[in-house]
Amino acid sequence: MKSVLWQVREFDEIDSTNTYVANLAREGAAEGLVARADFQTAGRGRLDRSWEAPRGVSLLTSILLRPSLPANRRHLVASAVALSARTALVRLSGLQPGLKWPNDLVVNDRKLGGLLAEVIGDGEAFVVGIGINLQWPGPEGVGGTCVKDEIGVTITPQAMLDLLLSELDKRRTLLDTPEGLEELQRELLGALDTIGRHVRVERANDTLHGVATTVNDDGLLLLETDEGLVEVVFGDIVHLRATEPS
Ligand code: BT5
Repeated sequence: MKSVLWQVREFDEIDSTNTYVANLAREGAAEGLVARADFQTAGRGRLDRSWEAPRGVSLLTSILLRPSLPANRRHLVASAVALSARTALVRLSGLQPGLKWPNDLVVNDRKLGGLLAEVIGDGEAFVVGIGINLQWPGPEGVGGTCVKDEIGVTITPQAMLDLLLSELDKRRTLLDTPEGLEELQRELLGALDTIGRHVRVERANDTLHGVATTVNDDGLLLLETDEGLVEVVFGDIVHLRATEPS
């Protein structure tokens, strides 16, 4: 596969870049469509939560990808974006965030960025939205952080997006072959702060505690609990300190 031709559309203000790109994806827009906004009036997180950011101080973007890959490897589409963002941040600022399963970008367990991946149709398209706190650490009380506060470097959203897309160029081709998928999975395992950590998993109907042992090839988090090994498909993870009550 040749590298993707990115077509970036910039907005002063939009409801949500994910909503915009998802609508166009359903109408057949080509892979490589990217929306970036200075401000979102209805920025979305997962599970109908919201993503907040004042004007101009965060990267707020959504990317349309159309790889063809087995259903059980789909998690790697969002991971490819998260890993590209991580490397771009290192190159721009020296700050190396870890990933919190499934795809949050974290620094010392504080949330630097979040991803919202949406599958269109039966996997014909993927819209991967990402918000990265560059100069504002997120709303009070949610335990966020930003590049400026961590390392004193000011990165503009445009510079962040340019480098993210150039990093994504390399990883996009990996989504096309079994060997590439293996390589991405390896990079993911190396970047995940969650592995080896004592975690609390908050799910819709229950809460689990245990040690995260790995993320398997299907993208599931394997949790060693008192009751045995549990495969976690979806949930919010809280990284616990060894001394912290669970
Ligand atoms: C996420 O959801 O982390 C996915 C965020 C995706 C945002 C991007 S921005 C561009 C694109 N367009 C969209 O409309 N969305 C995507 P989740 O794991 O559900 O986290 C949401 C929770 O994080 C909220 O309930 C808050 O507690 C917290 N939060 C909100 N804004 C934050 C921020 N700027 N920094 C840190 N935490 C934040």
